[in-house]
Amino acid sequence: MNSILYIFLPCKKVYPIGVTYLADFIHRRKPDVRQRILDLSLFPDAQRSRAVRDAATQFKPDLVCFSWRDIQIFSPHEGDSSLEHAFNFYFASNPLKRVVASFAGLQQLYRYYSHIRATLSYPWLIAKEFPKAQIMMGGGAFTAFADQLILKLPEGAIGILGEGEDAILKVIEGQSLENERYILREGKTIRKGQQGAPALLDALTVDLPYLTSIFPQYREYLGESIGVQSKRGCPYDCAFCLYPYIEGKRVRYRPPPMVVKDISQHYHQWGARRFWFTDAQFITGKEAYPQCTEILERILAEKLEIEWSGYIRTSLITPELAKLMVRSGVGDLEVAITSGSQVVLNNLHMGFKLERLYDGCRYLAEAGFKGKVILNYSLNSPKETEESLLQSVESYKVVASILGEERVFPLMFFLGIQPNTDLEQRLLEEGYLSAGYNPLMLTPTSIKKLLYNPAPLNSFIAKACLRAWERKDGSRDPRKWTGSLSQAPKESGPYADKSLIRGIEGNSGRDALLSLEEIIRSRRSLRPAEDSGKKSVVTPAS
Ligand code: B12
Ligand code: SF4
Repeated sequence: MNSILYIFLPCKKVYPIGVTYLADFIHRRKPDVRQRILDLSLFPDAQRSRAVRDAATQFKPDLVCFSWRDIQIFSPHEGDSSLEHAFNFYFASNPLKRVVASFAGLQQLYRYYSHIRATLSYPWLIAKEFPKAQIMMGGGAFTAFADQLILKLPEGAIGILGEGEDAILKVIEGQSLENERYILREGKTIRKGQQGAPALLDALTVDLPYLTSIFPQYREYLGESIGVQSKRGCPYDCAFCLYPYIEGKRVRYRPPPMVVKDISQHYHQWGARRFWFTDAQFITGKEAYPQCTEILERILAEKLEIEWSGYIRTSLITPELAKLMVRSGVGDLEVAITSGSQVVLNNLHMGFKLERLYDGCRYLAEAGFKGKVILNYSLNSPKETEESLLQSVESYKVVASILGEERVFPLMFFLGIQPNTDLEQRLLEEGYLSAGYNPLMLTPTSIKKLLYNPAPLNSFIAKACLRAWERKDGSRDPRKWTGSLSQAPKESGPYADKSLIRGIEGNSGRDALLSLEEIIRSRRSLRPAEDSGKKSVVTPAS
């Protein structure tokens, strides 16, 4: 095979880092293979089929690699209006609100299904109009829902779970995929492979002039946040998380000089100033300290005046790392505290102590961190009680007292149940989910289950959230948010995802937590003897 067309399937605009790494990897090993990248997100819906057809006609690829990044449309967080509609539909006391929410919900379901249908039509277009081309598919969304999606792809399409470098190389060399995580449909039979040794990342670095030549749409990303991967794999076991399933549990590091070379090329050649470490986890443990430290030191030594962010375990930040982070340009951060109760955290196997998380925030504050922090809470996780909910409210107050209330934005991020996670397994065993359920099939009942917020705490948690979301003029913060959710101002105002950013602009998460506190306290005051003897474990922090 001599030519590869990569098609990044449409999603909300985000730098298509995965396909850029794949194309770069193939180019280093097979410089004679012609390659082209097409980003479908940059076309309006109505022009996408034509863009696929035109690219395939002009480029005549032997192999077409589809990359499917996101499917999730019903996000379990408060910035997404679908959560508000769902809560209104299930919990609002005003019947009119329920009716309005049901219409909005139907519209969203319609959009969800038409988006999936449209996305699947592109591989079918290739299969019908360019039958000689081999089709491959991979990416985060494909990995998450491979068992369901493979049934919807043309027969013969090769699906790959997780990283795709070695698998694509093998396909163009005509080698067997037996040691890769492939998935294939032959009639009604599904065949799967297991990855042997995962690839080491010691030679991975991007040749930017080459990339620029095969990705003419790169101009659309000038001024945007550019993804850089510094490691693959996460050793933790957080019950709801899919990342170790996608990337593996073994952490593989890229050498810091190569990581910083990526950054500096984008900095000097494309003028990029904002970067996102796309690692499942930037600080994966103490073993990662040398690599993280060297990356940040090199950013400083090369005088790269950037702003960067990524998923960071605040509990692992040391005073030295905090100083380096701040000096090298760390921007706004999203911290998944999840709960203020150590019991809930332990039950989810989160592997960190709240005290260490607070320490990390303290070190950042001492180092002069001036960014904002979104504090993600997954209320009503398993083992949640009224007491642990109050502890979550207190944990917000602790973090706000350390970093300053004006910097800390709690966000309600309910647990979303994803296939191939420990949480899904537990809920199947408990009978909360039924065996063989289809995670892509959304109905009012399944949405209610998958946005995990079970009885008995569900109704007053929802009430607290709805009360906060309805107050449209919370404590607005006019400053620009620069973390994961931001994009260049010309695009859509300061924020990439207008709906998502609502939680920060209105600071409605804070209102939701405080409303929750109020509701629980008033429930308790109405409940006479049973609780009065119990000792409160809540310590007022602010
Ligand atoms: C970093 C990250 C983000 C960052 C991105 C920052 C940036 N500037 O790039 C932020 C925080 C912004 C983000 C946001 C979201 N994300 Co995100 N994100 C990730 C994460 C952790 C890494 C993705 C990444 O860039 N990896 C590094 C690159 C190199 O890998 P890659 O793109 O996956 O490509 C590799 C393989 O997939 C494969 N591959 C890719 N394409 C192809 C094609 C073929 C043919 C083959 C063979 C292989 C192949 O090979 C590549 C190289 O090895 C993944 C989880 C994970 N651990 O993978 C979730 C993930 C991709 N995100 C996900 C989602 C849902 C989202 C959101 C929609 C969430 C939300 N509701 O708001 C948003 C919106 C994204 C957008 N379009 O704007 C889901 C997607 C699955 C799903 N349920 O649909 C994932 C898998 C997390 C999850 N929930 O499990 N995300
Ligand atoms: S939540 Fe973060 S730390 Fe936990 S398993 Fe997922 S990536 Fe790793």
